[in-house]
Amino acid sequence: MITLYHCTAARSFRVLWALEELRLAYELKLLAFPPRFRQPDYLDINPLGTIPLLLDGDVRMTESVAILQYLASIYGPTPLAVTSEEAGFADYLNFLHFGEATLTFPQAIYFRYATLEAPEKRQPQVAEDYARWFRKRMIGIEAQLARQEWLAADRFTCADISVGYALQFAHFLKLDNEFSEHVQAYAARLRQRPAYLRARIAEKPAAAI
Ligand SMILES: N[C@@H](CCC(=O)N[C@@H](CS)C(=O)NCC(=O)O)C(=O)O
Repeated sequence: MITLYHCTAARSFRVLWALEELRLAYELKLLAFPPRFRQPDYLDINPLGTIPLLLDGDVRMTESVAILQYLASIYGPTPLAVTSEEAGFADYLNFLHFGEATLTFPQAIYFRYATLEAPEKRQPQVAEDYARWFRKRMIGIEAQLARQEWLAADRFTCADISVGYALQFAHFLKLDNEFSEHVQAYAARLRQRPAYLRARIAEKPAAAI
C-alpha cells in the first residue's frame, strides 16, 4: 500500500493528484503545516521535515516531481508520461522540472517572507523580489500555452500536474493577477479534471497522524 504524507495545498498535492489520475489505492496522512513545528514527531519519519513523503514498500521518496516520475514508471504504462520515443519527450522533461525548480522555488521564498514567518521576521522587500521573479518566469509557459492546450505531447501529462500545482499555489498566494488569458484558460482546464477535484476533496479532512 502506498502511503503519502501531505499538508493541504502543499507540493505533496502533485502526488495526491497523480495518485488520483492513476486511480491507485493509497493511504493519506494529513499533517498540520509546517510539520517540523506543528508535528515534531514527523521528524522521526522524515528528518528533512518536508512534505511530500511517499512510502511504497521499501521505497521512500521526498521530491514531488521525482515521485510523479516514479509513479508513472512503476504503475504505468500511462499517458501521463511521455516516452523518449515520442516527439514531446524533451518538452515533457523540461516542463516537469520547470514546475518545481523555476516556478515553485520563488513562490516558496515569497510565501515564507510574506506570510509564514512571524510578523517581526517578515521581509517585504525579499517577498516582493521573489514575487517579481515568479511573474517573470511565467514567460516560460506562456508561449507554449498560446500554441497548445497542454504542455507536452498534445495531451495532459505529469508535466501539467507539476506546473498546474505551481499555478494553484500562485492563486493561493494571490500571485495570479497578471496571468495571461491563455494561462488562465489552462488553469481552468486543469481545475475541471475529475482527478484534480477528487484530490481536492481527499485533502479536505483536518486529520493528523
Ligand atoms: N523540492 C521539494 C520541496 C519540498 C518542500 O520544501 N515542501 C514544503 C511544502 S510545499 C515543506 O515541506 N515545507 C515545510 C518546511 O520546510 O518546514 C518537492 O518538490 O517536493
